[in-house]
Amino acid sequence: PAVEFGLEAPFSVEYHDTIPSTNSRARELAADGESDVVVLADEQTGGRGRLDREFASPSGGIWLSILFRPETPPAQTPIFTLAAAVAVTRAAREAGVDAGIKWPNDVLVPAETRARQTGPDDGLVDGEKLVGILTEMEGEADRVSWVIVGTGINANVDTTDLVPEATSLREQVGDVDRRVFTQRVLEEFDALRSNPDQIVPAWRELSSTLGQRVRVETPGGEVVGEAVDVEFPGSLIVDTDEGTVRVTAGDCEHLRPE
Ligand code: BT5
Repeated sequence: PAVEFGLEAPFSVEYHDTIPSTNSRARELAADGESDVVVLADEQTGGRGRLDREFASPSGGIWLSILFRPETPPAQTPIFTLAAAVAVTRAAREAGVDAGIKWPNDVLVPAETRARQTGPDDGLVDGEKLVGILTEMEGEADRVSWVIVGTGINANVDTTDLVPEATSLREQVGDVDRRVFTQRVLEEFDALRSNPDQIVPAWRELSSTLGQRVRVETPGGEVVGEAVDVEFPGSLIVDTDEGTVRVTAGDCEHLRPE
């Protein structure tokens, strides 16, 4: 399949016209002992987001999962979500898209408000979602067995086939050569995974979250304040009225300044 798809990547590539989920397929390959494999599909019929949310994946997108076995301890796995976000954002900017990373796992294109999508102005200034990332991992206390970084890029698709708050490369800059775009993403990701120290600095440069007022739904409750930094392996640092809070996981929204 690698030859068919014409990708020269440091991964072997398994391509599917249609598949339920490239992440689910990558999990099967992980169970078979594979590594450094990319599963790629034109269409997914059961694309997954975090917390079992659905991810719309019509034909024409770039739905891909990277399976690898890093040396890092399990607690550092979030760094690979940041790496994928950096890789895709760089490729999107090279294609002329005004893309920025929203902590922890989305790539967005700015929009004045989301009023267009949600009806009355809801005070959110998140922008429109171009990319979502779902990282899965298996490991024991100090050893990762495998990591799968699933990346859904709304490439050559109509936004009417997505969800209301989404955008696509087609909408932003017109259709792209998916082979070239995917190759850029994989090259960038490969360079970053072997230089983890470069990931956070690169992420800071490309982020649209830092400097914003945010509301983060965390497992431990809601955190509201100014997002001031990101720290290895992916925590968001928020200045709140009660002091500085470090958030390791959650859903983040950008709020209009007070
Ligand atoms: C994500 O979850 O954004 C992670 C999405 C990962 C998808 C890739 S595609 C290849 C691989 N195989 C899979 O099965 N998954 C991965 P989360 O942050 O939970 O956001 C999910 C939310 O995004 C949904 O509840 C919708 O609101 C919205 N959404 C759904 N489809 C979308 C799309 N195509 N574009 C933008 N937003 C979308």
